Amino acid sequence: MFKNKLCQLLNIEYPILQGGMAWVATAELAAAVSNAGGLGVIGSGHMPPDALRKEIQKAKVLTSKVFGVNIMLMSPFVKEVMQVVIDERVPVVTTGAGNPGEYIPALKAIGSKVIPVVASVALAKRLERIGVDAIIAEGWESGGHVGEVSTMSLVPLVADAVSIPVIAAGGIADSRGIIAALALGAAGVQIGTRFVASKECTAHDNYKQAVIKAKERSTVLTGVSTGHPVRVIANKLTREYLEREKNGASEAELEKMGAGKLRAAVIDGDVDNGSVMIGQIAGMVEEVKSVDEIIQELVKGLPTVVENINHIVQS
Ligand code: TUI
Repeated sequence: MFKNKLCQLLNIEYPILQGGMAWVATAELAAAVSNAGGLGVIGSGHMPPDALRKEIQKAKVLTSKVFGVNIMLMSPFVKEVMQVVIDERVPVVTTGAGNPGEYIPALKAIGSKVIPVVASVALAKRLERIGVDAIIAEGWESGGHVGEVSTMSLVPLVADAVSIPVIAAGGIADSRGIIAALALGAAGVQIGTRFVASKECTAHDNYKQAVIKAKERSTVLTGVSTGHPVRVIANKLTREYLEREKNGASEAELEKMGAGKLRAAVIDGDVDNGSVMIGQIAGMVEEVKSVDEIIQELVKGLPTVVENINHIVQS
């Protein structure tokens, strides 16, 4: 059904990428997504280089399909983890939370496809000129570190500004979201939150249940004052954080408050005092399912969405 330019570029069956979520997107989740026909992505977050190497090697055992690694550019280990993906010849590298410009020549030299996440048209244009293969345009509906523009506005603007494939991210969790993204000019989608609530996701069950319980207004943005807005579920931690932020706490103080909190939520299951990074579309997620079920549901639902639109457009 698909096999569009993005599928051909990445050698995947469906143009569905899995978000490279720190702590959440392990080799197990990434391999499951790749085995189900999408592109699984290991989220390296702040992982030290040796840990990432082990995760990549585990993914190579769990799948023979193409998979990727997401490099978080704010990581203190960014140079070392870039070297690991080069040594391991990871076929697809996505980047987040910054401008990956300086690393692009080395990645291109080993034949990796480079797909940065952007939150603005300006960065998308700049990166296209440097030679990236595709762009992920991520709206602020997403979980974790976000920009300031919604998916609905960002995707068509980026699609008009570049000629490489654009992948829409932020607020997509069902077939309607995929068709909407394609209508906005995207060639594919990146999905994070929906895959958190999957059987193969290794996150603590409390984290998955937090996704299931969440409604559309359950998340808040922290860190707006520091210039690094992060979308998380509102809880005890965010109430304290936002209170201190309102009272003019320094960036250093706020950063200290957030340190280790994503791990506490994802690994230890402390969803009250930890940082539960998920997107607004969590409101739509009602059940933990296997990755294969999720992807099949997404793909099989597409023709009905198109039919429904046709009824409206052609009547
Ligand atoms: O990176 C993400 N999402 C993330 S990273 C992350 S780990 C983290 N942990 C604690 C605090 C903060 C982060 C959790 N979620 N998404 C991709 C993304 N990239 N969203 C926004 C951006 C972005 C923002 C600004 C990319 C580039 C940019 O500007 C760079 C420039 O030079 O213009």
